[in-house]
Amino acid sequence: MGSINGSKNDECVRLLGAWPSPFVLRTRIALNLKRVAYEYLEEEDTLNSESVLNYNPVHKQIPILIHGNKPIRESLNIVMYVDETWLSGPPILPSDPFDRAVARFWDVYIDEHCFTSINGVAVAKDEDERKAAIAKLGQCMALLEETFQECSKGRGFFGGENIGFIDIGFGSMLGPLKVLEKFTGFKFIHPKNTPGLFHWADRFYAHEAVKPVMPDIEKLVEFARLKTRKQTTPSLETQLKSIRNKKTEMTQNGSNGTVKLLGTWSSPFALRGRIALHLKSVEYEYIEEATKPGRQSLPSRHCSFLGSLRRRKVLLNRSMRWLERKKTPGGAAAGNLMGCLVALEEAFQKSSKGGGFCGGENIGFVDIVCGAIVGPFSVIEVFSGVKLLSPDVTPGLVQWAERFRAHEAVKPYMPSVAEFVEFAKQKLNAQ
Ligand SMILES: N[C@@H](CCC(=O)N[C@@H](CS)C(=O)NCC(=O)O)C(=O)O
Repeated sequence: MGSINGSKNDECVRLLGAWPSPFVLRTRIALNLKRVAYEYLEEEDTLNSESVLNYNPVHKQIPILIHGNKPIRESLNIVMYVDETWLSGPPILPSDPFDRAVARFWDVYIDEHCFTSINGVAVAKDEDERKAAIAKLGQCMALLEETFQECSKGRGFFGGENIGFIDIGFGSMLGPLKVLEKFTGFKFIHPKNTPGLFHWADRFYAHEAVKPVMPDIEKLVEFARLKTRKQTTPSLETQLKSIRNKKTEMTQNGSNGTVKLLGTWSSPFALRGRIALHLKSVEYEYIEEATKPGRQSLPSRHCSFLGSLRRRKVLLNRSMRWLERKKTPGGAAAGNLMGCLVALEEAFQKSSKGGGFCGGENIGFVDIVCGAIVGPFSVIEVFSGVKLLSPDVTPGLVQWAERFRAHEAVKPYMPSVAEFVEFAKQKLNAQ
């Protein structure tokens, strides 16, 4: 920001900060209000920064204001220092000692209660803790609404006509509050519950000392997302270590550690995986992708059989006509649907050798592969009005399909015909 440097001295001013930090924001607003020219130094890795360690060895935190070679630490302390050092621009703290004490009181309250509650929501271990932190934050807002009415006395800011100490202290919290609103869906500053704060926030954002330094909310949201992911995702080194340990476990006891299956309830391909895992008594976490936020509730990737439903109807009618003409279905029919089924019937008779499944007494590889299309086939039957598996043409497959559906490794995961039909209807309507 261009400056009229009204300091007592002309020593250079530097600020060590980081763009997402609300505490750094406070100091930048104060410097802008006083029109102080300063060099802003972005510290990307506060924890490992030599300058931060050097200038703030006690807390190892930013912001740090370096005036000449004197470091000033702690955001509120820096704001007071800026106010006392540069007389250019409007005063930030009131001149009356009682009013000054009131302003300081509220900024301490904001740090000790409001910021702590925001943090409390972010780090809550369970729903109860989260609710308690949200409730606490709601109380903070109600109290600050009252304070705003008292301090502003009908003017635009806590500080009166212009931005003051409480405005800076609380205004720096607006970014984190907005991020929290996005994450929780809860509105902390609301036109009905906190009308004073609601309009004050608009004025604060629009102020010329604030606007150029206020971080973009979308950027803050993305930053918070990455930060939470980093906190919950183990480092690459830890992950590699755990993979190595799992390999050791595998050679020791044959188990291969945690198993997760990502699928959609309607996917015949996910169904294959679930049946196989069940047959092998593998414990696993099933993650339903269709119900995840940001995903389509009607997945199309895994359900190409539905995408081509109309084409299949045409194919099916052609097959039926072919079947009528030939009366003697056989291998030559491969390549069309009915021909496939007839070929499968033959294969089933051969491989089951009188057992209930293609694999013999129990479900095997071919059963799993073919069984996955039993659901989609029933949809085509309903839509086309044609029986694909009929006791006349494919008697072995008709009974096999019934046994397959009823098998304990299939039943819990196979959607009902009605569910499939409903899904297909929605899918076709959406096309
Ligand atoms: N009370 C301090 C808080 C400063 C603070 O928490 N700074 C954070 C950035 S938002 C920081 O430097 N964190 C690095 C760390 O704690 O390791 C102030 O008001 O200046």
